[in-house]
Amino acid sequence: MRIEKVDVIVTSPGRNFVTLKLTTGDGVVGLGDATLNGRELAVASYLRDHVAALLVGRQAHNIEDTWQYPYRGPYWRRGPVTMAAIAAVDMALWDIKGKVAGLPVYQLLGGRSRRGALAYGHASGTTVEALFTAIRNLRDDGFKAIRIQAGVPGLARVYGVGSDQLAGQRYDYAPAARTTVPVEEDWDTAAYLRHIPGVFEAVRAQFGADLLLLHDAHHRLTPNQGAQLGRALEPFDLFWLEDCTPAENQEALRLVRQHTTTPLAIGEVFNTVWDYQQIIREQLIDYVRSSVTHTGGITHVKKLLEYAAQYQIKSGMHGPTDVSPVGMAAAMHLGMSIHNFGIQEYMKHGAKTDLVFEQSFTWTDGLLHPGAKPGLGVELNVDEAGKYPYEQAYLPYNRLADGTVHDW
Ligand code: CS2
Ligand code: MG
Repeated sequence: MRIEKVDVIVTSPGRNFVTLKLTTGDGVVGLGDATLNGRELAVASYLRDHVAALLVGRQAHNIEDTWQYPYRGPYWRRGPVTMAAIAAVDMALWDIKGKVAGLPVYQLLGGRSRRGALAYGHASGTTVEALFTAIRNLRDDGFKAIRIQAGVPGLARVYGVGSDQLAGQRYDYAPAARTTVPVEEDWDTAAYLRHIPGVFEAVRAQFGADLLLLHDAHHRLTPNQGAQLGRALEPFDLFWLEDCTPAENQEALRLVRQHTTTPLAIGEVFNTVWDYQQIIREQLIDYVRSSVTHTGGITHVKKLLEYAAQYQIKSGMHGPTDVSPVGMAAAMHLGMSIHNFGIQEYMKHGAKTDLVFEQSFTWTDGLLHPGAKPGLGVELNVDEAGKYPYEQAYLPYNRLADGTVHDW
């Protein structure tokens, strides 16, 4: 069964998505997510200009070989663009194999290891009242785990904090601004560190001990500041503190780890197992944040998580709305099947996105389930996708009060 046709579809139903569509000679279609927020066209070009010709005529069943070929062959390895492109090829091939076998992909990965995948949602607010409303909305929707982000006094806007939900409206945070150059925001680490522990104290006092609470520091702290924050949050029993330091310096986590028992999650900007070598081997983290979409697909993330499992480190796959429903489905199939599943991030997509991508996964009682459809269980409505051409959009950049560019 050979791959006959390769299509790369860029669509923007509220935000940009890149989807790879492989069609075999006998008409089986496989989908892969290649969305890289703010660099979507780079991945689309990589796939169209450098990968598509390698795929036409290849055996669609040979997933491992078709992973190794674009990874080892072209001399240049790793990096977000390359690994997102390879991820999409890998997902599409698993989708095809599942459809041909008549089985959902998680069955091909070893079958079900749990009833469903525990997922966390995003709550935020510029005031405690607004934050509490956002938390109540998520709890009403079944979430048992919630990421808490809060506005910081003195800062006009804080990344990860959406418009307040006082009227009970849907969480509508779209961090990527549709502008030709990124918007700049102010950042003040000292003000943030002073404010956040009080926010968690208020949330625990209001919502009790059972709710699982998470927090994302978006790589903005030094190791010492990360250690301070982890320690300050210990009384509030976090599920995890995410991305406390810039991710490329793996050794930084040693210092954080020496000073706090708050569980640590890292890796949404990593793209291979090599980025985790030291932090897994030295047990410097508790959760691996890599998404299937940005880390070489199901094949590579499965290997990464099996390595992590030897060190009692669990999955915590990245699942913001810039991972498409195809990428989310792939994460769910993998999460259902592995033993060391931890939690899945889950931000619901908007109505337009749901029309472009017909999904079969379900959300019940705080758990995600990929569904029983053969393959990944997501179909692309090409006509609907065509209504939404690409729109340039970027995440904000940060500057300190004196104008210095600051980390993510
Ligand atoms: C965030 C994301 O979901 C998260 O944990 O860090 O919103 C992230 O900033 C975006 O996915 C970047 O594209
Ligand atoms: Mg994050």
